[in-house]
Amino acid sequence: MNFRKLCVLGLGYIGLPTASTFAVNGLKVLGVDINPNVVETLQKGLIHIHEPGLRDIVTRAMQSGNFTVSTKPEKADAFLIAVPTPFKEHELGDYNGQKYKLADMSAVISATEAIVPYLRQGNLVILESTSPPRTTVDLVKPILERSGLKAGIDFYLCYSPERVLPGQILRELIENARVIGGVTFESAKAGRDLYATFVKGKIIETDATTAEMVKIMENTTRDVNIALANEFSHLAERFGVDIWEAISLANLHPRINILNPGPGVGGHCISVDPWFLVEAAPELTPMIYHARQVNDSQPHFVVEKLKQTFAAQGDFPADKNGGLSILNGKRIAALGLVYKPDVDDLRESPAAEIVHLLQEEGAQVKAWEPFKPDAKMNGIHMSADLDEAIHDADLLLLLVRHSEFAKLDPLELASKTKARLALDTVNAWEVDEWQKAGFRLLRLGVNKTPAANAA
Ligand code: SAJ
Repeated sequence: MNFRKLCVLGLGYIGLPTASTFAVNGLKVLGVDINPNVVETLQKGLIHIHEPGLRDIVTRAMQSGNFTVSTKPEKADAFLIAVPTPFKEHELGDYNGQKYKLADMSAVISATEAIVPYLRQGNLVILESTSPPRTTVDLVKPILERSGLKAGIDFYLCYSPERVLPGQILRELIENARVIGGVTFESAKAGRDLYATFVKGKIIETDATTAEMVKIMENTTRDVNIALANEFSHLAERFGVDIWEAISLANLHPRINILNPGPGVGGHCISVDPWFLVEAAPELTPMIYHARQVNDSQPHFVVEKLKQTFAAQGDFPADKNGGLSILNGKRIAALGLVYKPDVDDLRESPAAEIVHLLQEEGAQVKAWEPFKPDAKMNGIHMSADLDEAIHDADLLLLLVRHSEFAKLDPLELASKTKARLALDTVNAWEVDEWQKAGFRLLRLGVNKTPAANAA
């Protein structure tokens, strides 16, 4: 099939790179976003997202005349939905007392409804948003059929998951294998023809529900594996082991690849998608449910570790501190607030949750996030620079392994902060170097003293 005009609904982390990549590869693309600020920003030649190379490709797409943006769709040959599927903020599901999060599909519903008046015979509609199994056939199809046209007969309908890694979106969009699930064989074939415009990875056709499952299984596998690494870090602290050393040794086994423990799992994908399976079948997902619990409780583990750190210094715990937490009044510099290294995305960030938990205990936290220096975070003091965050701190708390944090020179820092205590939750800093600079450096997942090392 030959597609000349594409309408992309949702100009976020996936929609904008996808729309501009289609446009620089010769399609006429209308990018649609319901947020007028996004549309205005793009019309001014600016972008609202930090992603390496994105600004350049958006500029090229716009200058070619192939890429325009609007708040409303238009008639097109194909429609691509790339809107968020977060979970509901104020509502939980309940299975025998186990609470689980519920998918908020309202953006998918309204984007699908917005297409209906423009849908014509022979069109292709693709859903890319990560969605619970059967969304394409049970939710999207009936809405589109309000047009009077039948999916798989009058128009083609597919689910094709995005699988790109933030930070490497533009390369992975082109190189990754692409799964296209059609409601009919012909639909999948039409989807293949569209993505073949730029995809260099394998394109594999299947049915829509399989494609939905593939996407959620990928992210769930990662979540469960990170939960295992986090649980190992708890055990390591109990048994006087350095988890980072233990993992690197275990990973020498040819069939073992343990992931990294850390302060928790964030972002809009891995911490969200497994819930779609729990919601769809709570009775079939005990392991997925518990992995989510482990990862969601990791920020509390970090806060507990901080309490133990101050207790080991001889500070008084709550029962000897007039009922106040041992963290009360402690000045903590939180380094990094986004959900993972070298990106600017604050969504579902465990680092931000840790800051909130510390503040609830009475700590005075100053945060520094080099990728979002101007971010306004509810109730969080954002420092103007690193120096301001660390200047009068009692403790430096490393929460994100940004490259620039990993490269920090402890000798130089020692002259800029009064802190002599640091906690590294992401294995970025070398104990010896920090010790030489006069710091006591603790690491998440490590409870191994130099003496135990020697033993
Ligand atoms: N994390 C750990 N330990 C690790 C790896 C990650 O604690 O060993 C944490 C990160 O710090 C972060 C979270 O997990 O908080 C998620 O980060 P990530 O890099 O694993 O994944 P995302 O959310 O940035 O992107 C994932 C990718 N999925 C997989 O790798 C299976 C990406 O390919 C998907 O396209 C994306 O989700 C998505 O949009 O679904």
